[in-house]
Amino acid sequence: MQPGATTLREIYGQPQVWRNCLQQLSLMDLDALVGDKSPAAHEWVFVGCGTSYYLAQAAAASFTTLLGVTARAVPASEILLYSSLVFPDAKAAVFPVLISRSGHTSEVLQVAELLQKSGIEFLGITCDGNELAQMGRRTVKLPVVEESTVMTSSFTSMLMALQYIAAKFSGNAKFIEALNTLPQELERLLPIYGPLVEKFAKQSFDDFAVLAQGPLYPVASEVSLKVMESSSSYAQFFHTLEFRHGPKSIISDRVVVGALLSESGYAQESAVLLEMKALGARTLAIANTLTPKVRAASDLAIELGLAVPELARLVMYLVWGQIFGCHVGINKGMDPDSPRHLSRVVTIAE
Ligand code: F1P
Repeated sequence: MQPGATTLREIYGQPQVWRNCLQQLSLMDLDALVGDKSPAAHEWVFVGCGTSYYLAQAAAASFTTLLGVTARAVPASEILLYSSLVFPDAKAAVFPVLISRSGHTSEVLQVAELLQKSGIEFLGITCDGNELAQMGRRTVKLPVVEESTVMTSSFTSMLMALQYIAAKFSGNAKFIEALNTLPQELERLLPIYGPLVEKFAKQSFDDFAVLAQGPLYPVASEVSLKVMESSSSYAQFFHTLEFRHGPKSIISDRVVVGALLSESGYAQESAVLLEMKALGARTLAIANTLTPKVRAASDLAIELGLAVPELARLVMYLVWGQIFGCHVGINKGMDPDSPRHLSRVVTIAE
């Protein structure tokens, strides 16, 4: 097998995987997931590890945007080591959502046990199922079969499912319609930008800084993790405007700056990218619509051109980071299908 062949097959296979997930969600009684609990009367706490923690952050932003509820994300380890910091008020009405591709990650299962002992109901989101699906009374197991060690379609599918659930709870049929257009939109964009990202990845660099704001920030975190996991390269993530407050000192022509530009913050966010270009950085810009000035200042410019709400575009920004990370690894002579020091699931001996 060519290095990275499995991971690339799964990245390019996402349109059909998304269709299967959306189909399953359309047949599910999602209201049963919360039983007699009213979604708006709880604080939603999303929990995960690694990629699934960044997914938890994107899910929290989605629930707040779609449902108007208070929502936050925490790594499972914080609940195990600092539960009073995470749940300061034991009487507060919280609805924990445990996210795990494998359903087998030690920290997530330990949190599930803790919640069960405390009589706190939780929702489980998983692809493989395993113990998490057996422990929870309320579990969404998605039809995603992912062999590769790094999470790609599992991330985008589980995020899409959580956005679908929030839209369902808030009666936002238009948003669900928008999600249903994404598989064909990705099929339109992959042949256009896939080869360009692959070519862009053929350069060596010392550092990769990914910038984003709002609901796109967790996506920037995941893009940088994909580059680290798939190519053992140094990659960091920052809130775009925060990059001026010190981190820009790393800028040189050996640094790639990737900006995930939102529509609502485009003017302020793109100004940072233009500044870093002027300081000598190599630049990658992803946006729904690009202005000529930003396109001209980008070594690679990706324009999504989607007619869907901003929040529904999150998964469409991530795919290019998945492809980039994989090809950087291949160009460094590595095999992204078996990343250095990584296993598909992290289990910690008791
Ligand atoms: C989470 C995770 C992945 C990471 C690696 C190990 O797993 O940390 O994010 O890429 O595969 O496992 P899970 O709890 O979502 O199965």
